Amino acid sequence: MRIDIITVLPELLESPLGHSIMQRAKDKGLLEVHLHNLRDYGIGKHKQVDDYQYGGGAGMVMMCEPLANCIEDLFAERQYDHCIYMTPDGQTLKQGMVNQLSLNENLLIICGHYKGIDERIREKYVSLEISIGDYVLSGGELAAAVLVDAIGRLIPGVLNDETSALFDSHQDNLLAPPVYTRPSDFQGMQVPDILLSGNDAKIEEWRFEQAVERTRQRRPDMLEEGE
Ligand code: 6GU
Repeated sequence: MRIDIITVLPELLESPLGHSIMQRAKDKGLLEVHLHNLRDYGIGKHKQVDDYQYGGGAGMVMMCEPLANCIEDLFAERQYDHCIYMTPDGQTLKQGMVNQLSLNENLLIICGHYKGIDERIREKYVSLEISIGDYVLSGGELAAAVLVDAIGRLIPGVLNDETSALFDSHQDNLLAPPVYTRPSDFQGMQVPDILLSGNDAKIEEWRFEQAVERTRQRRPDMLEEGE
C-alpha cells in the first residue's frame, strides 16, 4: 500500500511512522508513506498557505491554490482509492472503517491546520472525511498518524503472527481479554489456573467469556452495536 500525506508539518509525522511496526512495514516493502510539504506549494516570497477567512472571525483558513496544486500533482501520478481529509467534523474512526481502508492500494491524506481548509477543496477533491474522536487537536497530523498506524498494521504480512489482529479489542465488537506473562506468581497475585492448564479449547472459551464480560462492564454500547 502507498499512502501520500499532505501537511505543513512533515516533522510531526516522521517519528510516529518511523518506528516499530510502521517501520517494519516499510522495511518489508508492504507500506510506503510519502510526506508532501504543502509549503513547497505556497504562494509568493513567503510561500503562503493560509489566509484570513471571508466573513471575518478569528483563525486562518488553508487556501485553495497550494492544496489544489499539490493534489493535482499527485492525481497526475496515480489513481487514489480515497482522498481523505482529517477533520474534527468528519466521520468518527472505527475499527470497521480501518479494516475497509486497509484493503486499498493508494490513499491520499490531507492534514488540516488553523480553522481548516477552504470548503471548495473538500467539495472538489475529498472523498472521505475522518475524525479520530470528539475532541479537538491543533492539527490533522497526529490524527493522520493514528489512522496510518491503524491501517498499516492490518496489511497482510506486517504483523508477525498474522492471526493476532483478529483478537484485538474492537475486532468482532469485543474488547480484548486480560493477558499475563511470567512470573506466574507476582507478589502473591496468581495467573488464572486455566491459562497454565494447556487445554487450548478451555483457554479459548475462557478468553471469550472474559472478553464478553469486560465489554459488558466497560463498553455495553459495543454489545448493542454488534447485535
Ligand atoms: Cl482529524 N483533526 C483535528 N484537528 N482534531 C481532531 C481530529 C482531527 N479528530 C479528532 N480531533
